[in-house]
Amino acid sequence: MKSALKASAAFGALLMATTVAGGAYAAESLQDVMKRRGLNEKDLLAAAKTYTPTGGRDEFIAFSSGGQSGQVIVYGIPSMRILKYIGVFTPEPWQGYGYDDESKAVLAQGNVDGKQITWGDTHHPAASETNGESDGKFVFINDKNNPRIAVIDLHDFETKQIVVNPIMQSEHGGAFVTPNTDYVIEASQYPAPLGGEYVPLEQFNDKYRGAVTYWKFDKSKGRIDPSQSFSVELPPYTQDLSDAGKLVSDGWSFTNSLCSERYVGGIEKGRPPYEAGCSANDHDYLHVVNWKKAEEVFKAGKVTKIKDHPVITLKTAIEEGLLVLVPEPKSPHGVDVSPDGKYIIVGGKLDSNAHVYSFEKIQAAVAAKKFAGKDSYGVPIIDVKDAIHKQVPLGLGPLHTQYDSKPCVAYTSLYVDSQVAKYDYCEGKVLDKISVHYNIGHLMTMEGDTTKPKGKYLVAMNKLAIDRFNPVGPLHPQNHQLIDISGDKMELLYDMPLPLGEPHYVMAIAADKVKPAIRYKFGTNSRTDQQSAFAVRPGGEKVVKNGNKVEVFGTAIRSHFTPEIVEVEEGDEVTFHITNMERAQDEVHGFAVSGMDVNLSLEPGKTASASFKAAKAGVYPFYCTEFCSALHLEMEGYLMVKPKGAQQMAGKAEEGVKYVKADFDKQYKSCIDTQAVIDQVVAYITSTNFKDFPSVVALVEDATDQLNFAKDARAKADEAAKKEDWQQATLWAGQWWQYQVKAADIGLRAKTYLEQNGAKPAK
Ligand code: CUK
Ligand code: CUA
Repeated sequence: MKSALKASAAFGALLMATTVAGGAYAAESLQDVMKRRGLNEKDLLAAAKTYTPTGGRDEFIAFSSGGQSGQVIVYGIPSMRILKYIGVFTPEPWQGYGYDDESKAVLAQGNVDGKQITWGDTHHPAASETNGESDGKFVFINDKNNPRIAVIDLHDFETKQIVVNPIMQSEHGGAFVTPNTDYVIEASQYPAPLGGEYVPLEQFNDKYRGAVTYWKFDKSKGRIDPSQSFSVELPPYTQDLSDAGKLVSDGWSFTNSLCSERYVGGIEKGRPPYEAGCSANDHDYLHVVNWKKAEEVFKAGKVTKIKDHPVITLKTAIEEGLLVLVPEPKSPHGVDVSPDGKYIIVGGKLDSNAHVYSFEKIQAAVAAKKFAGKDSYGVPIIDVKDAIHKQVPLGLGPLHTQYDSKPCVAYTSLYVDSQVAKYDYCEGKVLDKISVHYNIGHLMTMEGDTTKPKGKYLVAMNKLAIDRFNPVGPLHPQNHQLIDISGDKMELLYDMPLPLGEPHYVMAIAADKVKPAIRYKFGTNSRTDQQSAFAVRPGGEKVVKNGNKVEVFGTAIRSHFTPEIVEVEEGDEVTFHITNMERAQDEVHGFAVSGMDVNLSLEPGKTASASFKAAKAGVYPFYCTEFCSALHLEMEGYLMVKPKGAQQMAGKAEEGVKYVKADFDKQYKSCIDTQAVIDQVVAYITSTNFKDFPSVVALVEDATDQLNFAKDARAKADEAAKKEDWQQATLWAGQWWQYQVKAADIGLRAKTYLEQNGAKPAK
C-alpha cells in the first residue's frame, strides 16, 4: 500500500515536470493540425463520425471472416477498432486455442478423414436470427477448402463446435441461416463425387455432383445436430452462394451457380482452361429449393445415405417438386434476398446488370408448373421472363448486394469498376455511386442480411489495397472502407487495413444485442460449457500419480499457482488442470511450460488442461503468460523432470536470504498499517449503495476472497512466530501482505468506480 502511495506521489511529480516542460511549446490549434497534416473540413467531419474517445463504445459489432487465417476478426463500427481475433479453424495461442486439451478436442472435430487440418479458408460469417432479426447469440462460419462449418457462442466468443461436411470436397455457399436459425445452409463449390470416392473425370456428367446441406441447429444446446441434418443433391454445376428466404419466402433457399457448362479443363493437355469453358454460355442457374418440403421428405425417410448422411437425390428432389432452376446472368456471383423476402438479387459479374427476381413470380410459375424446359438431369427450368422483376444496369462486375433500412434501397459491389452502386431495386433506378479502393468483393450494411436492416453504415471489403497504406512488402493488407449511407449521397469515412487473411464477408450486429459474460462460473470447461471434472478450489489442489501418468489439479490466483513445484519422472505423461479462482473482470492468467508447446488462457472461473510428455530429464520453469498483477513475474514454478530412478527431493530446497526477528517485526508492522488503509476503503464502500452496482459487487466478492486468504497467511505467520521460526514467520507475513495489497487494489478499483458512477449513501 505504502509503495502504491509512494508510486502515485512520484507520478504526480512526473506529471508536474511534464507540464512545466510542455510550457516551452505552444499547444497546436485545430487549424494548425489541419495545416500540418493536410486535412480539409470533409476529413474532419469523417474523423468526427468515426473517432471514439477513450472508454467510448461502438454502435455495431462486426464479425469478419479471417480468410486464409481460418479465424474470425471482431471489430467495432464506426470506430473500426479491432476487438478480437477468434480462433476457429486455426490454433491461436493467446486464447490457448489448440494449446489446451479442451480446445484441441474442438479442433479435432474438424479433422478430415482422420487428418488434422490446422487452417481454414473462412468466407461467410452468419449471425443467428430469431424471427428474421439478429439475436446476438451465435455466429457461424464456413471453411471453403475443407468443407466445414463452425459454431461460435457469443456468450464468450469461443468456438464450440466444428462439423465436417461428410459428402462434399469443397464448399462456398455457407454459412447462411434460416430466419429462426433452424438450419445453417452450406452449399458445395467444385463438383465431386458425393462422399469423396475416386471417379475418373470422364464420368463427370454422370457421377460428379453438387449439394446443399441443411445443418440442423439446436438452439437450446447451442450446437449443430448432425443426426437431424440432411442434404439435397444438385447437378454438377459449380454452386456459388446461398441465401435463405424470409417472411413471404421463408421455407425456401436460393443457391446460384457458375460453370453450368460442366466444363472440364486440362490446359496441360492442350485444352482451353476452365476460365474459358466455364464462361461460354450466356447464363447459369439459380437453384430454388423448397427446404421446408425437403425437411418433410427427409423426415419421411425418402433419402439415400452417403457416409451415413441422409441425401435427397436429384431424382427424389425432382419427383417431390422441391427443386427448380432459374436462368441467371453469365457467371454470376452473390445471391441476396431482400428484407421483405419478396426479391432475390443476383450480381452479373460478367454481365453489367443486377438481376432482381420476384419470389411471387417464381412461386406462380412453380404453382402453374409453367416451365421453359429441363436441364440434362431433368430439373425444371423457369423461363427468365417468368421470374425476373427488373434488370438494373449498374456497371462492370456486379457481385454482392446488401440492403438499407430504407425500403427498396440496395447496394451492390462492382468489382471491375471498383465502385458501390446504390439503387432502387423496386423501380430499377440507380441512385448514387461511390468509388472504393480497390476491386471490391463483398460489402455489408448493418444487419443487412435480416428482415430489419439498420442502415447507417456500409463496409466495402476491397480485394486490393495497392497504394492505400504504408508499404509492408509485396503482400498487402486488406482494405475495409467504412461508408456513411445515412444521407442520399454515400460518404467515404475511413480505411481500415486488415492484415490477417482475405476476409470475404463480414456481418454486423447492433452492439446492444451482444451481451457476453465477463467471467465463467467456477470451474467451467469453456468448450463444452459444462463444469470441468478437473476443477478444484483452493485447499483441494493435488498431484495424482498413476503409473507413468501424473495429473496436477491446480489453481491460479494473483499471483501464484498452487502447486508451484511439481516433480515427475522422465517419460511421464503429465497433465496440468488449472482453475483460475479470480472473479474480477479481466483478471486472466496464462500458463506455459518451457519447451512443452503449452499455453493456457485462464479467464476468471475457467478450468483448462494441458497434456504433454515429459520426455527429457531437466528443469522446466513454468509461469503465467498474462501480466496479471505487480507480482506477475513472480507467478512461477518449476516442473522438475527427474532422470529415471532418481531420489525424491530430500529436505528443504536451498534458499537465499535468512530472516531474523527484526525482519518479521518490520513486515508485521506494514501489514497492520496496510490493514488500516483497507479498513478505510471498506468503510467508504459499505457507506454507499454499492450493492446497486453489479460490477462493484463482483469486485467486493473478490476482495473478500483475498482478505480471507490474508487471514490464513496471518495465522500461519503468528504460529511460526510463536515457535520463533523467523524464517517461516517472515515469509508468511510477507504473503499476508501480498493478499492485502491485492485486496486493497481491488477495493480501490471499486471505490473509483463508485465515485465515477454517482454512488449514493447507503439507505
Ligand atoms: S466470396 Cu467467396 S470467393 Cu465474393 Cu462470398 Cu470471395
Ligand atoms: Cu497471472 Cu501473470
